Amino acid sequence: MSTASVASTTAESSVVREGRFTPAEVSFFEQHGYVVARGFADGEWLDRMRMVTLEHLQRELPPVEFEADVRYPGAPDTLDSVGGRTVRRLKQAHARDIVFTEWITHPTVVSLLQQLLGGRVVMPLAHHNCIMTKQPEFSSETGWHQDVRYWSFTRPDLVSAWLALGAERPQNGCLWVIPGSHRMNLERFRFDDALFFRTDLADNQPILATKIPVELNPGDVLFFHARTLHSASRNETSATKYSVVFTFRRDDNPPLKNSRSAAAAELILPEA
Ligand SMILES: O=C(O)CCC(=O)C(=O)O
Repeated sequence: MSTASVASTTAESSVVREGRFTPAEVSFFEQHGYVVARGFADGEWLDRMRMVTLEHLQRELPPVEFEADVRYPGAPDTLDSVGGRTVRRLKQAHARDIVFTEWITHPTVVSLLQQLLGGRVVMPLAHHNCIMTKQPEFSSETGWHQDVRYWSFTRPDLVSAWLALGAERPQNGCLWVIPGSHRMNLERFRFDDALFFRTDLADNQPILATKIPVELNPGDVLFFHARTLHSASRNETSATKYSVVFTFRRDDNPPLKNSRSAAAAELILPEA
C-alpha cells in the first residue's frame, strides 16, 4: 500500500481534534494534491443537506444537470429515453439553502482552506457549487480529468472541498485520484479532444497505474487541487450517492476577464 493510500484511509484526522490540519497533512496535500478530513461535518448539517437534496431532486428544482446532458459513458442518450431524466447534479448548491453557507463559512472550514491555499479565501460560484447525485442504473462514468481544464484563473491553484453525505466506495462511484498529478507536467498529447486523460495511450499507463480510490464516510471531506487527475465510475449499487462540492481560490488569484470563470459572482469568505 502506498503512502498515499494509507493516508487516505486514516480513520480520524487531526481536524476533528484541533480544527486545523497538522503540518504533515498540509505537506501531504502539497505532495499528493489531496487530503481527507475525516468525520468533519456533524450529523445535523448532514441531515439538513440530505433533506434539501432529496426535496430538490424530487421536484427537479432547476438548475439541474441531467446525465443525458453530459452523455458520458453509461448515460442515457436523450432526456426522452429510459432513465433520461436522471439528475447528475443539482447546480447552484449555495443558493439552495442557508445550511450550505453555514457550512462554507464555518471557521474550521475556512481555516483549513486558508492553510491549503496559503491566504484569504474566495469561493467562485461559477464552478462546482453543486450537489452531485450519482444515481443507480443510469449514472455515468466520469473519465480522468483535471477540473481546471475549462477554468480560467490567473494561476491554476484552486482547491475543491468534496463533502460526502453518505458512504463513498468504488461500488457506488467514489472518486479515484492520481496522487501527485497536480505537480506533473502533462503534455497535450496525453489528453483527448475534450481534455480527458487518455486511457488508451501506452505513455499514460504508468501514471494510471498509481490511481487510488478515495473512500469516504458520511461527514468526511476530500480536499483536492484543481490540477489533480481524478475520475469516477458509475454507481453499481441500489442507493444514490450524494456529495456536496464547492471550489475555492486565494484572493490574489482572480478569474481572467471575460472568461466563464468570471461570469458569476464570488463569495469572499470571512477570515478565520
Ligand atoms: O462523481 C463523478 O462522476 C465525478 C465528478 C467530477 O469529477 C467532476 O464533476 O469534476
